[in-house]
Amino acid sequence: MEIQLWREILNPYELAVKEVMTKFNHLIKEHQDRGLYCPIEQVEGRVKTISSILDKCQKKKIDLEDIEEKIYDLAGIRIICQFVEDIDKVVEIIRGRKDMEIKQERDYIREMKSSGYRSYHIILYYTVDTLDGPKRLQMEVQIRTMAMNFWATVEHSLQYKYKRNIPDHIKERLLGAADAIITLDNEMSTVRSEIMDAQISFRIQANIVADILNNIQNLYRVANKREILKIQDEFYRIYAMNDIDQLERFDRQLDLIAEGYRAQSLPTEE
Ligand code: 0O2
Repeated sequence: MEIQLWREILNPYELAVKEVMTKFNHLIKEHQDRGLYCPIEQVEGRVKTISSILDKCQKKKIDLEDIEEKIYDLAGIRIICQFVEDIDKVVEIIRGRKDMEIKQERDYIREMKSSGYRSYHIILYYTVDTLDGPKRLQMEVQIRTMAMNFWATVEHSLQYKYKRNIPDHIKERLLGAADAIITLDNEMSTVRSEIMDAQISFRIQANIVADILNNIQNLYRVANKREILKIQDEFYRIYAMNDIDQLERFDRQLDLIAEGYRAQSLPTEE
């Protein structure tokens, strides 16, 4: 196939990867802005390389004209979670979306592959708008924990190194490591709520501080310098107390001060 034709085929998949990554990254931001724990830690995406497509065609005896129908992961998204429990939450989010239609789900977490590979796979239909109009394409979303991702990345490199013929003694090691990953994920689950609480309060504090700094910056334009310096000193004093309630109270007071200035600057009614 001509290189130009490959480009034409893969172009919409590139767009799909960019769009879907943006959407999941935006979900992370929405959670952060609302001070909520986000089940998604990180999003990665890629379009399958031509050489990897050719490999898969050879391995699975797929004709080149059938690649869009038979290779589901031309566009691939990987969602990395901190905890196993987060994976189900992400699956629920995807099931509830109107812009993604699930074609197939494969749970390699409850049913680990014989290699030791664990991950939750969703094949979905997604529509992109191109110059030629809307194009509905398939993409694969892999959802896994950070620990599962570590294992899969190392194993994938070894598969590449040994051209998919990993020696038995290394396969055994990998199976041992896969067991260790299960233990690690289970251990982490037992402290999940503690970690979630810590992360949420960190995020809430960051949002309050951002709000306070925004208010101070706005006051610079309208209040006198002495008052601003007083407010700043007060902010540093309260910040050093390391007490979210005090910070929140200070934030509300600042809101009132800022409101006051806004009211002063309103034109008087006739
Ligand atoms: P790459 O290089 O990551 O793109 P099947 O339907 O079972 O006949 P298929 O279509 O390959 O096989 O689907 P499957 O098994 O769900 O695998 C899809 C992708 O999951 C793979 O894509 C890998 O990314 C990942 N994967 C599956 N099994 C393993 C494994 O044992 N180890 C690792 N590291 N990853 C795995 P590709 O195209 O095979 O590879």
